[in-house]
Amino acid sequence: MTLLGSIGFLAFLVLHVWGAVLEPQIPSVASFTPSSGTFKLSPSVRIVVEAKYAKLCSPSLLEYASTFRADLEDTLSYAALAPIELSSVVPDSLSAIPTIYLSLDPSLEYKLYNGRSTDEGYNFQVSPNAYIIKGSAPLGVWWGTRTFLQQAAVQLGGGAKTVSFPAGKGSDSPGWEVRGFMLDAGRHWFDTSFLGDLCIYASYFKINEMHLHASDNLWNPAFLYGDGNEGWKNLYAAFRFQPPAGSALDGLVPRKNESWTKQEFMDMQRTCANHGVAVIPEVDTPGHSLVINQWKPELMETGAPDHLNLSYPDTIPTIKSIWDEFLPWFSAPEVSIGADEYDAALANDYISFVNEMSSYISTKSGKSIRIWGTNEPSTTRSVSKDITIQHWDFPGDDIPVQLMSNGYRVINSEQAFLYLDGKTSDGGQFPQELDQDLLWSGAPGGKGWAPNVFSPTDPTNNTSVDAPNLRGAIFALWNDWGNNATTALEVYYQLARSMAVFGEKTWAGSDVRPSGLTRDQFDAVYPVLNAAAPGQNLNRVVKPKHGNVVYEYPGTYGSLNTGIPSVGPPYTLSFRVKPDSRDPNAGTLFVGTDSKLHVANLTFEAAGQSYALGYVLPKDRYTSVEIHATREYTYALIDADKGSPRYWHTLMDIWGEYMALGNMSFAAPSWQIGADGFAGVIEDVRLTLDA
Ligand SMILES: *[C@@H]1O[C@H](CO)[C@@H](O)[C@H](O)[C@H]1NC(C)=O
Ligand SMILES: *[C@@H]1O[C@H](CO)[C@@H](O)[C@H](O)[C@H]1NC(C)=O
Ligand SMILES: *[C@@H]1O[C@H](CO)[C@@H](O)[C@H](O)[C@H]1NC(C)=O
Ligand SMILES: *[C@@H]1O[C@H](CO)[C@@H](O)[C@H](O)[C@H]1NC(C)=O
Ligand SMILES: *[C@@H]1O[C@H](CO)[C@@H](O)[C@H](O)[C@H]1NC(C)=O
Ligand SMILES: *[C@@H]1O[C@H](CO)[C@@H](O)[C@H](O)[C@H]1NC(C)=O
Ligand SMILES: *[C@H]1O[C@H](CO)[C@@H](O)[C@H](O)[C@H]1NC(C)=O
Repeated sequence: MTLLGSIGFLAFLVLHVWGAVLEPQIPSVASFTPSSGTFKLSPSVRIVVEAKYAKLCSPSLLEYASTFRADLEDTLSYAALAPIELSSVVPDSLSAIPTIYLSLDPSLEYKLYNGRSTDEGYNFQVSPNAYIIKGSAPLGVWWGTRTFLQQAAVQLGGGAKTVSFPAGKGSDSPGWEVRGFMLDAGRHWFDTSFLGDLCIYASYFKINEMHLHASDNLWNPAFLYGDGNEGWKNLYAAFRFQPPAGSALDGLVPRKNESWTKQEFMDMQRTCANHGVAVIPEVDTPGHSLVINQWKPELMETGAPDHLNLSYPDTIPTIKSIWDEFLPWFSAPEVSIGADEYDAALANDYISFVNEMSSYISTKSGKSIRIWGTNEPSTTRSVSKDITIQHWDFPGDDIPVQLMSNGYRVINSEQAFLYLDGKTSDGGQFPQELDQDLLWSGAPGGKGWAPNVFSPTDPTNNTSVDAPNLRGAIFALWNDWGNNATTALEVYYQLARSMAVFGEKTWAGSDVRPSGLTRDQFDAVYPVLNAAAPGQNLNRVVKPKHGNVVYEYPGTYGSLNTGIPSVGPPYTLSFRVKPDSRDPNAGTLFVGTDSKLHVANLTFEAAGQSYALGYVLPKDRYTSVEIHATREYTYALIDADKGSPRYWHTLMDIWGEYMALGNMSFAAPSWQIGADGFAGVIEDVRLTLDA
């Protein structure tokens, strides 16, 4: 070879190797073998679904393809892609137009780490002008489309003007069956549009379950167990599924404005399913049942208003009647009956109840049940092995390795790794988001957490990745301090990065596959993927008009619609305001779809909760106000204060033991300036995005 020839060859090698690498993404792709060439994406790209498989299953390949098409437009900022085509002509390198071909291959088989088969795997074959994704079922192909979108997003995030994929063959499938997050929607109200968005976001990271804890109460021992105390009657308790009008269950949901109608719930459940996420509903009994006892006090265990008396004749029929009403709402093959933290002294009652509900729900609906791990010692009875146990606590709960060797199927929700609490936790027990140190390297052996790891200190409590009875893991965000501790978006801020790291650890594990992500790779790519995640706008991103300016209204306004619904932090909203003397406390200064700012005491409102700043605007002169918000706090600079900030706070009642102050983060109420009968003048309104 000549010198020039070798340089050329080397250059070819470098290019080839460079072109062949898949970009790190979340979760990592199990395997990819490059060949030569690239698939170049262009706005003329076609999405083709193999005709004979297009409509099988629900969601079908065609339904997934149409969501993918919208997501691709979103990711690439392409105007409108061509309509999806049904065809049985497999594209190849010679295709004139770049084609993404989605199909099934019933001969494909994918195995979880424990050897059970899964329908969530997919193969992809990439050549110039043909990107073929095949799975054994539509769900696998769906995950293959997430991989495609992330590869595109990472290139665009790195500044690429066009997107191209290295040619080659890949195969990918999850290590574990259950990869979920749990949201405590019992102690905190969330509307279904937020929940649907969470599913969409989670789905980008191949999370396949949203476990909705849908009934619970605040826990305040003085109100619950105080001598002769009737405090329990008014302690916040909620059940979120709204019975139909005229139902015998009407009294179970006194606060209709904080419940989901059947239609709302079913629409959200469909949105989740269309993104590969199953909704696992939980109605928690026989503990955590204050909401049922507030409705029917005769069912209460004497001295424990949040516990059901399982020996009272009407108790189990009542619980069954609740499931009778709502089971038809649920599309997942499993539901959770909670069943945590009940009296150990009533172990036999507890075990009989759990087993009876398992057979009842199975007979009624064909669904199986899950319960939280609970220490209920009995010498005569045991929980049925049809029931999956979600471990969360040592030592109160049974020991997971023992449960598994006794034949129980187990989901790992161990709190040492997987618990979060909205805004804060008592004494800092839980972190704000899943602890990255622990998840990447804090487990025994320094390998990082995976669903087979149950203890950060004792390797005898973890098991191997291929343990046959280990189903996977669910991380949980609790809302122990109730509705006013957080806004829904603050809860999203705690969940967002947690979902991504959890996606990697439950799909790939820690150090199981050579392609698994390193922490550095994860840290580098997560911000790009967070910003690119399609189908929702939980970050409440808006395009600034120019520079960092969302809008500027230099004039004087009593009322004005801006056309911008809401803007996520960090931002600065500045304005001058003079309420007039007709009613200086009337009305709202700013309204947005996530928040409002009332004139009175400069009170922020979000989802029905109010947070007063406690500042009364003078009515005889203009006040200049600058509102600064980040994901951690919101404060105002008011001219009269000469530069000292005032923070919007919440006050959280921690187990009835002490009150804790917390900062509040609000999205900017950007939709309307001056509303709800505001009397006065607002001027020089300016909303800018902060770096
Ligand atoms: C539970 O109900 C039974 C039957 O009514 C009653 O005898 C018993 O005292 C109740 N137990 C408690 C702890 O409330
Ligand atoms: C680990 O398991 C043992 C029993 O095998 C148990 O006694 C211990 O409390 C467990 N705890 C933790 C945190 O690992
Ligand atoms: C403003 O707040 C104070 C206490 O902080 C309260 O007494 C007053 O009623 C509030 N005023 C309005 C109009 O909300
Ligand atoms: C529902 O109504 C109650 C009672 O009026 C109110 O306190 C609560 O803030 C409302 N919730 C929402 C989400 O608006
Ligand atoms: C929030 O709720 C708690 C009770 O859970 C209450 O004590 C507190 O005053 C409420 N309001 C604010 C603004 O924090
Ligand atoms: C609110 O945030 C500010 C700025 O980070 C901090 O100084 C303050 O301590 C926080 N307040 C509370 C109650 O957490
Ligand atoms: C967990 O324990 C198993 C069995 O003792 C061991 O093989 C594995 O390396 C441990 N893994 C971690 C991450 O600690």
